Amino acid sequence: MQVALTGLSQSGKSTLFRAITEGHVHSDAGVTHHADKAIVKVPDERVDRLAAIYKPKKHTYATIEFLDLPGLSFVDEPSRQEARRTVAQARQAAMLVVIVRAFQNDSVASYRNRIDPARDLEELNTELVLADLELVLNRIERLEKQIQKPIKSVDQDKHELALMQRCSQALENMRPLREIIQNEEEEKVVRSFGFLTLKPRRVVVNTNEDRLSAACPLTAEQAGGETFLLSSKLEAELAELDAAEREEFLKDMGVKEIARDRLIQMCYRTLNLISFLTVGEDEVRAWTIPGGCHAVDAAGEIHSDIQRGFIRAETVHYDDFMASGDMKGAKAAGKVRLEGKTYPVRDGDIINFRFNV
Ligand SMILES: Nc1nc2c(ncn2[C@@H]2O[C@H](COP(=O)(O)OP(=O)(O)OP(=O)(O)O)[C@@H](O)[C@H]2O)c(=O)[nH]1
Ligand SMILES: [Mg+2]
Repeated sequence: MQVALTGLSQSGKSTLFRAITEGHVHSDAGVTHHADKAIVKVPDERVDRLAAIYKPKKHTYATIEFLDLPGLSFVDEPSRQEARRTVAQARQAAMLVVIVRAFQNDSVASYRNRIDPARDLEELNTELVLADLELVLNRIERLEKQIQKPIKSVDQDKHELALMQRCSQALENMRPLREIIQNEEEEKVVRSFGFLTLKPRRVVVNTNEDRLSAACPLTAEQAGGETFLLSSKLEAELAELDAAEREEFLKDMGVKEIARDRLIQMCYRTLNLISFLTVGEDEVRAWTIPGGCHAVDAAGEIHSDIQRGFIRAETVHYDDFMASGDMKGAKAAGKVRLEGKTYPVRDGDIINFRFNV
């Protein structure tokens, strides 16, 4: 699962990427038109606390991948062409994080010579809509030809054509496809196109570090949902410190918490991913599964043998485990249950699979 960082040029994407990846350096430092990606651990206090209890040889976090895309500019035709190519790289991503500039910094040229988060976001939204519209119109043209031919897929093609026509109407009215594609069946038809306005997304407003407690310059309505206010520069600096230095620094700055961890966790949730946990002396580990995943499929995440030979999932929720202090206590309190194959695993379930192969 991949999250793409995107936005207009010089909005602070790569700085945020550095913070998220804790200092990952661009493999092609200095080359601006270069996308970079990195696998990132999803911070999880539950893993930390279970590791403190079990003292395992290793502990392992869930991960997601972040992609740092070059900045987009639409100020003239050559940059527009370039931006279209860049944005195509986001089509494979499962989610977009849009970074909007609100920070003042005289040494960094501002987009269209003015710092204006609302205008920037609107321009970006329009361009994403246009990029999708281009794909939709191309597809419509092909389908219109195709349905003239006496081929087997004609009914299916007609069905797709009707859907694409609805999509093009919506896009022409500047509505994202997110608002149009309503059910899983429709989603399946359009999935392979990687429409940008269909992807879940969050807006990050990148502001100066001394303006973090000020009101966010974008309303939730303008952003199409809750925004994330942070300072990329501060986050990147914090990422370079060790835990003790970091705490000191935050206290000095009067900042409550670092945004990085919250941002990564938010992406994980937006992707509809949850974690179940396994514990033991060898390893404490968070495993990634889609929300609603059944116990037997969760088992397959660990090993296909465990899935095949599944008997029961011995399950206790992390909160109940912690309330009881340890596994013995949780068992004594009747909090450890034996669940069957179709049990929908909850985020934070600690599971020991019983299996037989
Ligand atoms: N003051 C301040 N400067 C920032 C902040 N974030 C980024 N900058 C500066 O803005 C410039 C651009 O930052 P980048 O992170 O490279 O921006 P980008 O969006 O990756 O740029 P492109 O990939 O070229 O579009 C750099 O000089 C950063 O130091 C911030 O939060 N505060
Ligand atoms: Mg960059």
